[in-house]
This record gives sequence, C-alpha cells and structure tokens, in this order.
Amino acid sequence: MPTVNGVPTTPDTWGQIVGTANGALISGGTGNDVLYGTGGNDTYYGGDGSDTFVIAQSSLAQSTSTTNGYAAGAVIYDFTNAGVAWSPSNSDFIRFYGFGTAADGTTLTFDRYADVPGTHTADPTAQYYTIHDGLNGQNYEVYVHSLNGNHLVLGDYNFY
Ligand SMILES: [Ca+2]
Repeated sequence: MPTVNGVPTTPDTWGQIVGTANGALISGGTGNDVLYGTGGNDTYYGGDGSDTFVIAQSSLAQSTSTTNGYAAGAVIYDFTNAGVAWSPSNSDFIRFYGFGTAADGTTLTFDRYADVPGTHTADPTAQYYTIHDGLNGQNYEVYVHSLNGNHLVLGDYNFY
C-alpha cells in the first residue's frame, strides 16, 4: 500500500500518489506506482514494480538545499534498472515536469558521487545530478540512489 509520511494513501484520479506538504516521504507499494511530490524537499521510494517519479520544477523551486540529509532539492531512494532496456516488471522512470524540454536547452547532467557514509570513498550508486532549466536558466540538484550503479540515460527520464 502506498503511503505519504507513513499514512496509507490511495491514488488520485490520475493514478498518482501525491505528497502535498514540504519534506514529504512518498512511498510506493509493490505495484507500479506514480509518485508525485508537490511540496519541496520531497523523498521518493518506489518499492517493487516499475515506478514513475514525478519531479516538478515548482517543487524544486521551493526546496531548500538539503533533503533528508542530501545536498539536493529532491531524493529518489531506489531507482531501479538505470541505463538498461526497460522491462515492464521492474524499471523505474523519472518524469521531469515544468523545466522545459530539450528543445528549450533543458538538460540533466551527472554531477558527482556521494561518499560511502563515514568514508572518503565514492559510492557509485549515490549519484547527484544537475537539472538545467532551459526556460529560466536556473540549475537544480537532485539525488538519485541508482541501485545498479549505472547512470541515468534518456529513457530512464525525460522532460515534459
Ligand atoms: Ca512500487
């Protein structure tokens, strides 16, 4: 059962589990979930299934610089099957909304790895990315825990 801040939550009319407050933990169930944060500094946990994380420009624009201990405006806790062919059973996707599109000059760029906690050793699954918003020229940082250690490629995400 999907939850928002631990409270069981049913999907809205569009099938989305919506977190409305800032700093929400939006968590999917065992199926294919669409998790949509409308506050700032949201954390997304898809669980099993092929989950879609919806990250809106309006959410990152109101985020402070740290989310759940990470130096980012949003945190995805469990991105599955980055950089490999999509499968219906367990491939996640990020829908970036409101940042403009590639035609506007909007890009997602790998920034850096985070260290393994308590060490100075980079963790290849702990990835920071920079979204460049081609509409307003702003940059936004997101943190993605990529479970297979691959970087996100187009098809793992897109801009709408
Ligand atoms: Ca799920």
